[in-house]
Amino acid sequence: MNYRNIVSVSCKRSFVGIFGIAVLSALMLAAVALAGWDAPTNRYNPDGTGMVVAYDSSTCTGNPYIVLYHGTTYKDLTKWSGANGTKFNDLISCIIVGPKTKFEYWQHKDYKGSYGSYNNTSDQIVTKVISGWWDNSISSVKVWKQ
Ligand SMILES: [Ca+2]
Repeated sequence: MNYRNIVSVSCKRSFVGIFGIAVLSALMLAAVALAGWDAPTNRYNPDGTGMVVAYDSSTCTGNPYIVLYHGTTYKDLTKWSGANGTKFNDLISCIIVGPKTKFEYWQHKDYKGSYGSYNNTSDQIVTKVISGWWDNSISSVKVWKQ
């Protein structure tokens, strides 16, 4: 391999590297842009930073909703309000779980009473209806980024 070929290979590698970084940056921006209120679907979508959005409605739409974050203590939902000021104790009927995010929930405040969990191991956001006995019964929760 002569000098000219070495330079050519080196340039191609650099181009692939820069192109790869550009594609990754675009994908990351798309993921960030995904989080937030989406008017056409009437819902707030979580991102991949360890986020769950809980709704009063069983269709995961409209107000009231509350955005729950990894690292925040929600041991008593009587003290937490949704986007329109409504307290969220015994209200949750549907959750949208961010990618690679785990949601744990308890019947009573201070992580007491019956316990349940949902672990979203996928790279997509997942909508899950809280049905049956658990509907309007959750009083404390935890959110974990996996
Ligand atoms: Ca409800």
